[in-house]
Amino acid sequence: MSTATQEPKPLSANETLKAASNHLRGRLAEELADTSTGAITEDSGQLTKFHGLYLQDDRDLRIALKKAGKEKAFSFMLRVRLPGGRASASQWLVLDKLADDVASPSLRLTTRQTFQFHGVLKGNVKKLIQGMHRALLDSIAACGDVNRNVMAPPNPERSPAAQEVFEHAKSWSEFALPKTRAYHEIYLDEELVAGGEPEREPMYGDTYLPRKFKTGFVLPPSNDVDVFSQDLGFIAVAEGGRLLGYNVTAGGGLGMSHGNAETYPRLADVLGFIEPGQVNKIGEAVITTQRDFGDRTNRKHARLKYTIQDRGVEWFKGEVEKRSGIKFQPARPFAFTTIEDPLGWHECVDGTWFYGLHILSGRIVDRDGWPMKTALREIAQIHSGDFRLTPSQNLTISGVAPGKKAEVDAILAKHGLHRENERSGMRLNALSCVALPTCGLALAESERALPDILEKFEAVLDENGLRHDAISIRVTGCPNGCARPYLGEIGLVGKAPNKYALYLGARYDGTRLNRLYSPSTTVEGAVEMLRPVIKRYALERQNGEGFGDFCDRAILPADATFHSIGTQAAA
Ligand code: SRM
Ligand code: SF4
Repeated sequence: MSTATQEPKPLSANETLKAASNHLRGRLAEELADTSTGAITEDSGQLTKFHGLYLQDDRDLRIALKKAGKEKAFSFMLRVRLPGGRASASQWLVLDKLADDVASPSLRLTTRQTFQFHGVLKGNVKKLIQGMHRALLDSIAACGDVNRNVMAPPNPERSPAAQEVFEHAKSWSEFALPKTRAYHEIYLDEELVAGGEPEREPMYGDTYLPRKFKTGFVLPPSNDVDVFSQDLGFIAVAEGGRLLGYNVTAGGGLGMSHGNAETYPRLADVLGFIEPGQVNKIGEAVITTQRDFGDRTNRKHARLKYTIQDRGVEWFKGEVEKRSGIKFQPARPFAFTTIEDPLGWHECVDGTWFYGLHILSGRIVDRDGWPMKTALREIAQIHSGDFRLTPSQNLTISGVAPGKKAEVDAILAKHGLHRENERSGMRLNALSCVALPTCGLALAESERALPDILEKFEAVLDENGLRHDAISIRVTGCPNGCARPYLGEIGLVGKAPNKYALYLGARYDGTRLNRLYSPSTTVEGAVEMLRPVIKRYALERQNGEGFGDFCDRAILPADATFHSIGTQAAA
């Protein structure tokens, strides 16, 4: 028996960096002011994430610039903090103009209900943040090792319970914001108060969380936010339109690395039921438990899902109860049936209407014959309500008075965009991550390849009379999982240029992960592999059986696993 005591593993480099950063300031102010380069240092790049900013470069230009001996085409991506995905019409106009003036000029709706700007040059970063600030918007904690943009059903006016859910999501988002004034000082020129109280982060501590942290609120029957993929989830329980409380979930997360079985997607466990007024206390206890027990030595093992997987859900639940002083009640029954965004016109309980508009990959830009950015600007100019970003990268034009509906319809029709919601069932249920050319981690195309992927599949669906069947397909350029591909009935996960791992068999409602069907194939190969599967689905499916359920029952071998450890939903 060895008597040697085990040396503690060294902390990951990010931990040292955070600790020495003076609450996320580092040398950012100096580096952002340095005009000799379009970049900032690697260390500063880790800190800007906490302020919603990522340093990127245009990967399409890398080789040519290298040959010419020039610096990479650096620019920043900025992600807005937008709990529940809500922006007023006047905020929309500000963001639209900022995209033109200081960014790429597109606006990108993300899978977590917010906006991203791409192509922001270093000299424009402050202009962008100051412009957003004037419109009461910020990008604090949109990225980084903190609680990020909180997701919630986008149109709470559909029921009084949904309205309460939205308010809780917003309140939790505010509660869990870091307290440092670094953002205000660096980008908004706020003066440092000399001799003031030393800055404290009461919930996060000086080194924040070991890794990113995500929260989603959901109101069954729609699991639009994919609640089981969130670190922390609140499943609303309502009766007769009244909110009774929440079933709390913890330990979801999707990122993994190809060929590393110690990383895996995991669906969250249900911890139990709480009263509506207990949300922030429970959330804080979940965060501080992860703060104190999450793995700070290995960032690939640092998400809450691994803390719970390693220590057990009962241990975790006990720790949260101890810290919050709240005992979980037994989970209440709940059932999800869909994830779909309601498209088209819908009336709300307050007498207003919203129009759900499908936007492929959430990319708002003007293209020949598809002037989406212009059309939405014109709508914002006449709109007295607001816009809601959905978890499926779509948009709703909300709070429309009945008398204004025709005006919205007319603007969409004038630009030829009135039939966007009449696309194939697969297209309306497609998600893709950004990937190339901006994402530094992309191994394959995703957003840019999606139209072609869909056309190829649509031809097969047409052959089998399935054009209008809702089949979810989710594509990413790498295994990090940004379009939640492991919850797609079809998941294509990039490995190399035109090489994807193909996953099948998730439940449409987001309560079961898919499983590996082919470790590596091209887009064309995936379509050919699925041609007979789609045909069999058309001929053999049981009444009401979704494509994912059919694949799970009839196509995937019984022993097909996600990975050696992948867990399934507890619900
Ligand atoms: Fe993501 C990293 C884009 C949702 C898991 N994600 C990135 C970065 C920032 C690349 C980087 O680190 O350099 C991507 C920027 C690309 C670009 O050029 O814009 C990026 N992620 C996105 C967005 C924009 C995808 C989209 O097309 O909508 C989504 C922005 C969400 C938001 O508004 O906050 C986005 N990312 C997600 C999701 C889905 C979700 O949260 O619902 C996931 C999977 C869920 C999860 O977190 O487990 C996700 N992104 C990751 C990971 C893997 C994390 C992990 O635990 O392993 C990374 C890489 C990392 O953190 O190291 C990553
Ligand atoms: Fe980039 Fe990968 Fe996320 Fe796609 S899934 S945006 S390629 S990190």
